[in-house]
Amino acid sequence: MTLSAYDARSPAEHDILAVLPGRVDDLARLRLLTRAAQPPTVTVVGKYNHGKSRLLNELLGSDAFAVSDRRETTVLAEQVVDGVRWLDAPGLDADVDSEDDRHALQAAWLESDVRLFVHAAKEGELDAAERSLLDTLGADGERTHRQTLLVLSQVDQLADAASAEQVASAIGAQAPHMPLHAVSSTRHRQGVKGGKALLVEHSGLPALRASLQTVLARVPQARTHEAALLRGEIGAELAQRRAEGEERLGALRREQATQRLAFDAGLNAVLDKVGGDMRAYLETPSEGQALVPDGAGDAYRITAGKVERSRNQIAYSRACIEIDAFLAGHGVIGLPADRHTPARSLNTVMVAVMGVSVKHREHLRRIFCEPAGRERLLREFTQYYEQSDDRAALARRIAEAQTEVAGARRALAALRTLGAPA
Ligand SMILES: Nc1nc2c(ncn2[C@@H]2O[C@H](COP(=O)(O)OP(=O)(O)OP(=O)(O)O)[C@@H](O)[C@H]2O)c(=O)[nH]1
Ligand SMILES: [Mg+2]
Repeated sequence: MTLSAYDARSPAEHDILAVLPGRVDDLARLRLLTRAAQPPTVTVVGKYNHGKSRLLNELLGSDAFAVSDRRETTVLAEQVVDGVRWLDAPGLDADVDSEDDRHALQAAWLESDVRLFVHAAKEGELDAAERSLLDTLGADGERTHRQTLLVLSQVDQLADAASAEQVASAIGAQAPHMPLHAVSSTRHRQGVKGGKALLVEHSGLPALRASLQTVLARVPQARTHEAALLRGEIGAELAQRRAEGEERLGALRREQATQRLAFDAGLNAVLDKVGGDMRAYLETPSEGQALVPDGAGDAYRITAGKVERSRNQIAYSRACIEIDAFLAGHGVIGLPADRHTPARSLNTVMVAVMGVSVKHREHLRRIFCEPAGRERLLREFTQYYEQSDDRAALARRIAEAQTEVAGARRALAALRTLGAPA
C-alpha cells in the first residue's frame, strides 16, 4: 500500500521544510488533515501477538488482516470499509526493531485519527514500554485531540471473570484517563458463527464498536483542531525565525553602518591632517631642483636635486605612514586576492593606491592638497576598506541573514497557501 503521508511534497512544503526541517512529520500530517477525501483512520498499536490483527478482523467482520501466533504483521496493511480506513500495524517490540518496523509505526502514528491500544489480558499489567507509549499517546491526545481506546484483548484466556476483573482494574489504575474495553475476539467469532447473541455481547466487541462510533464521529472536529494547532505552531515558529533573522540583520546592518561612519570620519580626519602637513611643507621655499637629473659625477655628491627629492620623499613617507596606520587600525592591510601581483611586497593597499614613483612637489600637491586628489584617495581607500577581510565577512553575514529572513518569509507565505482544514 502507499501511504498518503509519504506523497510527494508540494513546493509550499519544501519552502517550509527549508526553514524547519524538523517539521517534516507535522507537514505530512497537516497534508492528510487538510485533504477533504481522507477517510477517518483507525490504527492498532501494541506488542506483537497481542491480537491486534484479529481484533480488526472482528471489528470489520472479515478476515482481511493476517493473523498468526508468530510475529505476523511487519508492514502496514490497509482496509477501507464504510468510509473508515483501518490500518493494521506491526507489534512494538524492541528486540525486532527493524527499519520496516520503524517506518510502519511512524506511518501508523502519522496516519491515525483513532488508536486502539491492544494489550493481551494474560500478560497482566502493562509493562514499562507499554506504559511509556500510552503516556505518549495520552499526551498526544491532549494536544491533537486524537483519541486512544485501550483494549484488553484475549480475555477468554483468563481463568474466570474474577481474574479478568482483577487485570482490568490493575490496568485501569495504570491508565486512569483512558477508556478501557475488555474483549475476546475468539468469543466474538464463536458467537457470530453460532448465532449466539449473548456470547457476542459478552465478547466486548459490540461495546468497543459503539465507543469507536462515538470517537469516529468526533474525528472531523478533532482534525479541525489538530490542523489549526499544527498551523499555529508552525506559523509561530516561522514567525519567530523571521523575527530573529530580522533582528540579526538589523544589528549587522547597524554594525556595518557604524563601522563605515567611523571609517569615513577617520579617513577624512587623517586626510585633513596629512593635507595640512603637506601644505605646510610645500610652503617652505624650494629651489625646484627635484627634476634636475644628476650627472655622472654626482654619484657621491649631495646635489640640490638630491636634497629636494629626499625632502619630498620624507614628506611623502610621513603622509603615507599616517594613512597606513589609520588603515591598519581598520583592518585594511593586504590587497584582495584577485588584485595580487607576483611581487608580494607590492600587495599592499598603500602601494596599490599611491604607486611607487618618486614624487616631486607638484605631485604631492595634487595628491594631498587638491580636491580631485583627495576625492580619489577617499574613493579608493574606501573601496579597499569594503573589500578588507572583516568588512567582506560582515557583508557575507548580512547576505546570510537576508537569505534566512527571505526563507522565513517565503515559508510563512507558503504556510498560508496550504489547504484549509477539510
Ligand atoms: N484465545 C484468544 N486468542 C487470540 C485472540 N485474539 C488473537 N488471538 C490469537 O493470538 C495470536 C496473535 O494474534 P494476532 O492478531 O496475529 O496478533 P498481532 O497482535 O496482530 O500480532 P503481530 O501482527 O505479530 O504484531 C493468534 O494466534 C490469534 O489467533 C483472542 O481473543 N483469544
Ligand atoms: Mg498483526
